[in-house]
Amino acid sequence: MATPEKTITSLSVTENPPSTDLNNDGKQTFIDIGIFLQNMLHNDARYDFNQDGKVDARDMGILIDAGRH
Ligand SMILES: [Ca+2]
Ligand SMILES: [Ca+2]
Repeated sequence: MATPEKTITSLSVTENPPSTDLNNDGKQTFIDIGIFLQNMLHNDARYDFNQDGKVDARDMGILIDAGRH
């Protein structure tokens, strides 16, 4: 188990998907869905939960799924 001598100068930035908790209250509710609906036409990356470059019904599905826990 040889560890390669490699100096890591910069850590690659992990692109975390945006949080589905849009109003930051710790849960996914119809309030978050409402916020999403108000903003989905703007195609804002903040609401692009699956990071496919557009904000659409699939992202809303992710938000609804997140609220089912
Ligand atoms: Ca919320
Ligand atoms: Ca998307």
